[in-house]
Amino acid sequence: MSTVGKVIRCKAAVLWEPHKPFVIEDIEVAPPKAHEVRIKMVATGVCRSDDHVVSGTLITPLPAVLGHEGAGIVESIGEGVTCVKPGDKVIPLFSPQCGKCRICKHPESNFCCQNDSLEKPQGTLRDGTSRFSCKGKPIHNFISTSTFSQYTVVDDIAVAKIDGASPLDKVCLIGCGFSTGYGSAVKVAKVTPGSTCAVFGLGGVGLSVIIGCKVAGASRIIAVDINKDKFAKAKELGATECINPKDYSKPIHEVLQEMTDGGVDFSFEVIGHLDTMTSALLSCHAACGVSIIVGVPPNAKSLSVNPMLLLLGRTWKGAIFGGLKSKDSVPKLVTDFMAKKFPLDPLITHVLPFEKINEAFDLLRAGKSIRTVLTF
Ligand code: COD
Ligand code: ZN
Ligand code: ZN
Repeated sequence: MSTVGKVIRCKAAVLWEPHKPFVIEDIEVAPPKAHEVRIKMVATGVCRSDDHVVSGTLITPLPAVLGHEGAGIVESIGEGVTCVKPGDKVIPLFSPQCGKCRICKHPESNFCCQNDSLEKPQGTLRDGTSRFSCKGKPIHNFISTSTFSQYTVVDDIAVAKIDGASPLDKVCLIGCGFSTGYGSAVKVAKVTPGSTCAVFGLGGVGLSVIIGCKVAGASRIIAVDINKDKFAKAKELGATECINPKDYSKPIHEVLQEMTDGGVDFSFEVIGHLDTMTSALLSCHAACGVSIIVGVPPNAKSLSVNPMLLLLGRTWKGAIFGGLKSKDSVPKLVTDFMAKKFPLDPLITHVLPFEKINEAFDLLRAGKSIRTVLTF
C-alpha cells in the first residue's frame, strides 16, 4: 500500500535530553511539504558530532532525531522538487547547497548560508517546523538531516542523488566523516604530488585525510597519534611513517621539522584540541607550509598565536565538510568510490542493527570503533 501523502508511523532514536541514552520510539513522520523530500533510511554512520550533542558540548534544540551520516531511498517528494524522484538512492547533506546564496556562488567556498549547523541551530526544516512528532509532541530535526530514523524528511537543497548501484551501507560515510577528511586533503589543502604531509589524529576522519593525501600523490604521509594501536590501519591506508608523541622527550613539531628538512608541506589537525592545532601549525614549513584545522574543539576556546608564525609565509586554514560543495561533490565521490579510486571498508569496524544505537555510541566513546554503521 502506498505511503505517499500519508503520515508514516515508524521507529526513530529520540534524544529527549543531554547525557541520556537514545530511546527507540514510535514516531510519526508527516508527508514532505513543497521542496521537501521524504527518505526511507537504509544505513547511517555514527559520528563524533552526534555524541557531542549527547554530551552537551554541541547545542541543538531537543528532543531531536540526531544522525547526519546516512543514505537511503526517496519514498516521496513534495511539490516543486525536481532534483530527485521516488526510488532514487540519496545521501542527506548536513551542509546544504542552495545554489543561490553568496557562498554557493563563490567558486571556492562551501558553507552554504542555508545551513542549520554550528551558529544557532533551529532544529527545523527551512519553513521553521519539523515533520517529526512523538506522543503528540513535535520532535526537532538535526542539521538538516536526522538520519537516526526509519524515515526522515529533508529540504531539497539538503539531499544529493547518487549512483543507483552504490552500496548504501558503505557510501553513507560520504555523508560526513569520509568527505570531511578526504576533502580536507584534496580540496582545502590541495595536496600536491610528491609532497610531505603530517596527519595528527587517526580516527575515521584522520584516516580519511590519509586516503586523500595518498590519492593526491603525496610521497610521505606521516601519521601522528598517541595511541599506537591506530598505526596498523593508518599504514594500510597510505601512511608511510607513524609516530607517537609519547615516544619523544622533545615537542612533536620539532621531531617533524627534523624529519622533513624544516617542516612538512601540509599538516592536518584532526583531533579537535588547541595544543595539537598549534603543534600541527608549527610542524609545517615556516615559509611554504599549509596547515589545516579539521577538528572542532568542543567548547569554543581561543588560541593565542605569534603573528611571526604566519608572516614568513605559512598558510593556516580550516573548513567544514572538507571544503566540498555538497550537492555537487557527494555524487562524484560515490562515483569515485564505485570506480575503486578509494576504499571505505577499512573505516567501517562495526555494523549493528539500528536498534543497537546505544551500543554503537558506547563503542565510539570507548575508542573501540572507527565507524559503526547502523542498518535499518
Ligand atoms: N596527539 C595525537 N593524537 C591524539 C591526541 C594528541 N594529543 N589526542 C587524541 N589523539 C588521537 C586519538 O588517539 C584518536 O585516535 C584521534 O586523535 C581522534 O580520533 P576520533 O576517533 O576521536 O575522531 P574522528 O576521526 O571520528 O573525528 C575527529 C574530529 C576532530 C574531526 C571530529 O570530532 C570533529 O571535531 N569534527 C568536526 C568537524 C566537522 O566538520 N563537523 C561537522 C559535522 S561532523
Ligand atoms: Zn559528522
Ligand atoms: Zn547556498
